[in-house]
Amino acid sequence: MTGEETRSLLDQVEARFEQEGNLIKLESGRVIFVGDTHGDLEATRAVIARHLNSKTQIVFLGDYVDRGPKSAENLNSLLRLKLEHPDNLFLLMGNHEGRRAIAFHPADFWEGLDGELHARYAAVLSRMPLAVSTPNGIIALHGALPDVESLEDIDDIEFGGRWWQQITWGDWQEQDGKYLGDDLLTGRPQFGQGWFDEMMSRLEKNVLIRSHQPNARQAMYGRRCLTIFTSSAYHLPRTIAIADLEREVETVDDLVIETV
Ligand SMILES: [Mn+2]
Repeated sequence: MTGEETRSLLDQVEARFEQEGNLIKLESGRVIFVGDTHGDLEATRAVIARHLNSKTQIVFLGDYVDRGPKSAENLNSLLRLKLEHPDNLFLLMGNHEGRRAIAFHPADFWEGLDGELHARYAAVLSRMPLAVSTPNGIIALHGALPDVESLEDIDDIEFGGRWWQQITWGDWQEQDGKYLGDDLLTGRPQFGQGWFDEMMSRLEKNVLIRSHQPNARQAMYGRRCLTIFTSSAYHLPRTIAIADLEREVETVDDLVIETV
């Protein structure tokens, strides 16, 4: 893509994200949840080829760039697909899209951009939505749950603020307790089962679907917290989760987990 084409794509997709708000409510049909792709264009293509159709909604859980070999291609192809299929494809924000709030390293995609494009990508990606809610018991987001009072508060979350940081940077630990402090090495906020149980009951949800934390067990907290990855950047099978919104989801066992 030329610089001109990239700027035009970013302008169009910025307008699209502005219309969506932070919280996407999906109402019916089938939903495919895709974990971090991190520059794995092949994983994105495989999911799209298999699942993009008028009856299905695909939710990507963030972290499109850095680590893998094809960051720009992966991100730009997802942004183009968003414009072509606005009601069937949703791109949530991960911490790697929150570059305007918190710089991090390594970040090969960001560090390879010139100043102007860096600023433009950072501004547009800062408008990505933060969470997906379904009527059958699912909330999906990149990392951990924010301590908002209700689901509707998610729409008021400010980019770069504490709630934003909980969603995009938060990790879960298999421990009792609520907020466990920030990790000393990475600075990521750490949360325990007490936090999970309290926030899920405030939000009136049964299952959280998220990504972000490669060392997390796939199903935690009574099989109500699912962590999936869809990138060859990790030595893990590339997994997606499929939900039928017509059926109540009580635990991870009510979802279909597939590899791509
Ligand atoms: Mn992440």
